[in-house]
Amino acid sequence: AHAAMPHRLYTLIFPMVWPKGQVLLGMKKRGFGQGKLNGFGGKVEPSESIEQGAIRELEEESGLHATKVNKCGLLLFYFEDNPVAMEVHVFMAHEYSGEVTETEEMRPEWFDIDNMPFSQMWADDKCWWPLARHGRSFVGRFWFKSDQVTITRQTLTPVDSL
Ligand code: 6OG
Repeated sequence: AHAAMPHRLYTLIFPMVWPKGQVLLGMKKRGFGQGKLNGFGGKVEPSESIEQGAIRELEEESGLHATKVNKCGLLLFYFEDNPVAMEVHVFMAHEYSGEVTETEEMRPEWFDIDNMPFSQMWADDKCWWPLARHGRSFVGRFWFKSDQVTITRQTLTPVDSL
């Protein structure tokens, strides 16, 4: 049944600093997820690959140009009252150039990877972040109520590769 459900492709990318253990999040200033802290990303354009979409969105929203990215997760989100599922491809950016810049969409801020501001993030993030933080790949599915806060069902599976 899930395979038949229509879905739309999105990216989500997190710039990381090693060995300092920091990750760049952005406070979303407008649109879907407004007011939440999240990685950077958005819809994939028909003319680009998913990885190109992640790199483009990161640049548009944070000013950083990623030169080395790793796929790390696949997230599927199902919202009550929305027949279109979100298929979100998650990446870590380990190398990048440019300066972190506040944009119309995002206010960027560095956080410690072991002290994440989960209370200000989407409710699914605290479930899969420990895997991502330890370099594990994962596939997760989360069913949200239309309040965009309550998770009614979830699955999360570490995988060897994506
Ligand atoms: P635009 O509407 O800005 O793309 N996104 C989520 N991220 C997390 N961590 N949890 C969720 O739980 C999310 N739902 C959406 C994907 C939306 C951006 O928000 C992410 C995209 O990066 C439901 O084009």
